[in-house]
Amino acid sequence: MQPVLFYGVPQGSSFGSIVALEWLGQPYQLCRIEMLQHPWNPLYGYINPLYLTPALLLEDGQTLTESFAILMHLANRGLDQGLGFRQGTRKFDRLNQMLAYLNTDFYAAFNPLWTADEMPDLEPADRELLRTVGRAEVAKNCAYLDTFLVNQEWLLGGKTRTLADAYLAGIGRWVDYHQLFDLQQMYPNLHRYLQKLKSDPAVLFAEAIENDQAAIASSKFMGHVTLEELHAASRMPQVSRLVA
Ligand SMILES: N[C@@H](CCC(=O)N[C@@H](CS)C(=O)NCC(=O)O)C(=O)O
Repeated sequence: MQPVLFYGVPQGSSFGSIVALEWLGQPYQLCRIEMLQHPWNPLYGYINPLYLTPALLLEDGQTLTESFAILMHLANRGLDQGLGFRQGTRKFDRLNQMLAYLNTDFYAAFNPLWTADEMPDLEPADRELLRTVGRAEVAKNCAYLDTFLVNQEWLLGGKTRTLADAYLAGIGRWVDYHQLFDLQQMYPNLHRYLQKLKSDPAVLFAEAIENDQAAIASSKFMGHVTLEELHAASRMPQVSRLVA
């Protein structure tokens, strides 16, 4: 039995966890959640009572939610590949710090933009205000990230990629998605880095998966599974923490 990652489309932050699983190269399955189709399948409530993606169903039947926790869990499985580091080391602290930053400040910078996107009835002036606030927040954080990437190939500066890079491959693409500014001109180091990530086979795979297209995966991707199949196989967590 292999772990199952529940990923959300479109434009899910779970994209980074798919990239992480591909880089890790250990057997896994995927379960697709169409985030815009409401209401979600109630079976997902057994996986994450908050009805948010990503979530990771582990071999022992327990689930892990929150990108940060999932990525740190996978990082620990990828110590030999340098995807993560042993707790108690300086490198562990730096990965922890970077993932925490990406998952809080950087992620939150996009919130006004998602609100503008998801409320079709907004007055034009309100939409513009949200976009102005979001653009300023994202720009501030892109400037910060850009400083890490001057003469550096990867976010943490080592010779090999870490799971912070996997996560940023997913949420960094939101800058282009929201058409905020000319990334290449304003933050050339971040732009170069995101361009390089775009041609990574795992990133191409995650993109194809999101778009429901044929995808070339590592040999460790064991295919998709549905919530119904997991339920029938008694792989749903035993204890329900469903929110009423
Ligand atoms: N703190 C959570 C946030 C998860 C989250 O907000 N996921 C979004 C997709 S990026 C989601 O599932 N949204 C579904 C919805 O709001 O209906 C994490 O980082 O994993």
